[in-house]
Amino acid sequence: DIQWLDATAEDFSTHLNTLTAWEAVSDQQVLSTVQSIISGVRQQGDQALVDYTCRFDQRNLASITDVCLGIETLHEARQRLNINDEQALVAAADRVRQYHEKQVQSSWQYEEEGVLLGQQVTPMARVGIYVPGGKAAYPSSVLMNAIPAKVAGVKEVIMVVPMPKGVVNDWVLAAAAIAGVDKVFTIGGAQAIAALAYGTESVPKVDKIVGPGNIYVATAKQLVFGQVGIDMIAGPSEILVICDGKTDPDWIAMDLFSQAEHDEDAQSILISPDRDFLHKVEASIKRLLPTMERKDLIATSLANRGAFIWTPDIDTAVAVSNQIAPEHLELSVENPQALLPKIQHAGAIFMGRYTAEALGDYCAGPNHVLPTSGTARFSSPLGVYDFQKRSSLVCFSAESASEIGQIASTLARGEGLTAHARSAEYRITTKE
Ligand code: HSO
Ligand code: ZN
Repeated sequence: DIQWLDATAEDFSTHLNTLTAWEAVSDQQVLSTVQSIISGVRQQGDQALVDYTCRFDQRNLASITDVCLGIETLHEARQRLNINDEQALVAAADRVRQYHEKQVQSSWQYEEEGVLLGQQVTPMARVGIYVPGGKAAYPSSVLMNAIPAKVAGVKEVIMVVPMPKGVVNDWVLAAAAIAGVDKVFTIGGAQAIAALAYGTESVPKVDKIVGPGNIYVATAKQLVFGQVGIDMIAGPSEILVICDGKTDPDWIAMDLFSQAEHDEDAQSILISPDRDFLHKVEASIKRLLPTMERKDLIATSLANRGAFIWTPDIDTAVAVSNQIAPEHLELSVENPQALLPKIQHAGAIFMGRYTAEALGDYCAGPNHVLPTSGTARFSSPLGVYDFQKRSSLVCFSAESASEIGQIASTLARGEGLTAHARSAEYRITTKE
């Protein structure tokens, strides 16, 4: 059963902390396995990839070429999809692309008294996208990771996706084709991360690796960080709904289910100042749960980490939500705009009764890769920004070099760095 909390209770904050506590533990066992896989790939390259992939993914590979898929293979998968499915992917991709085009940062320069300063924005050259295999192989995540990279101007987007027993996932390959992925390797796990980070004879070394994965993948990403850039390590999916009590309880129940069905550790929380409404949603849950395909999974995550929180008013509901800093926040209220200025921390905010979070997962436009486990306090959705970088620009005229050089010279001598000082001083001209 789902747990009930009362925000006015004395021990509320203790309960809230226990409810939201989450830590991805990679134990010593996982760490040493991953370390040995990474050094295997660094030493043996392609051969290690073939060996690990045969072993872990139960495949029968003659050579590395068996795991390289070119653009043609992706397009064949796309053609195997039925037309309606394919069109839905294209429509989602178009909306996601349009939204992300707004995020492109441009270069700027300004000039002041003979000094030109600025910032030049450039894309990363090559990016790797990890796509999990099995149940969590989401084509929507392929779009969400690859499209911002392409919009940023990344030339080469390389996707890795394990293919256990050699079973092809047409949805995932079709999404890759539509998103503009350039190359796919059907490898996964720590070995795929190592290959992308260090490169092998066949897998090109990338500049950044993004995308979710299991604990081996997450650990490998942490270990190669520094060698390459990585995105945040995603925790389980979360939804927090604030409802004034006037939305159809079935809708809210289903919204809670929608993230609960991701995995056993997913978190679904409903906050309302209307106690009767909470009871109604509870009744909806009881009635609807048996009709769900993933009923066991949903029941487990609701019992594990789900909660109903009663607050005396909507403002307290917002305060509790700010404390949680949820990945997804639904404002199922009459006037969501009025609440917006009070929301301090949330990965994505879904406004109004009609805006199901599921729309955001697939096709609204914004990214569905969002900060989880309270990290919305300091981080943001994945975006074009994550694939762009900035170079500072500096240009002095003879006169300005002479003038500003004095400051550099003085500070350099203060630091005892005389080469710095003299380098600046060469450019100083004394006027008569
Ligand atoms: N809700 C997930 C994304 C997703 N949902 C993919 C369905 N497919 C991110 O938190
Ligand atoms: Zn989802």
